[in-house]
Amino acid sequence: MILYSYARSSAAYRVRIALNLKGLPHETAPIHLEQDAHRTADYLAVNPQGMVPALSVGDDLLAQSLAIIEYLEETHPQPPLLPADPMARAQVRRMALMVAADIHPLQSRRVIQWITQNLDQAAATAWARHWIEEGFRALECIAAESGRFCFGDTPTLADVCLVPQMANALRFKVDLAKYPRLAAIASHCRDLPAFAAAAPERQPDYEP
Ligand SMILES: N[C@@H](CCC(=O)N[C@@H](CS)C(=O)NCC(=O)O)C(=O)O
Repeated sequence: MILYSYARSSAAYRVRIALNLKGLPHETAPIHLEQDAHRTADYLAVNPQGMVPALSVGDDLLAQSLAIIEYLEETHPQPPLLPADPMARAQVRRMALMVAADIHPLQSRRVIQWITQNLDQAAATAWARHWIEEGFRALECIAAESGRFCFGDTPTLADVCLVPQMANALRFKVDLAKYPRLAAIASHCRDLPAFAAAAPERQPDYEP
């Protein structure tokens, strides 16, 4: 498998964590977003959406981080990233989607870039911070109190989405003291090897 990735991309970070948790060997093809590598004809032939992540599996190409992770879950069920019980699965997906569908798209790189270019930098930062805080406020209410994982006793899709979103929150200087459960869960997860190895600063294309 080849993962088209960018060190700072939180959506790619999700897939890196999932690949690591499942112990799946893969190559990484860095796509430098700051150099517009995602807009080249070569990359648009890979993913017409011009986004990372994308995962090439044999002759097939997958994109959209949650679709990729669900594919990995179905083809490599161990260790599971979704609980067996249907209600528990739905609760985990609920938390994952709160991040992937309701927070991240509003503060994604292209949105922030557009606001910065068409309005101003301060407005872009305030916008990103607002939507992260709004989403984290709700997620803090439903994440488990244990301080270990968002749900249950093992990492799930919810943690796979939370940890990269926490990295974005730090980048936008969100006050994480307001979200003690989320901060504790992210800190616990970041100490696990699969999460640690997926961190932006551990990627070959990382630039401080
Ligand atoms: N919903 C997509 C979001 C992917 C996404 O937003 N990727 C960003 C990086 S995190 C990207 O490639 N942005 C391209 C750009 O900024 O133009 C997913 O989950 O894979």
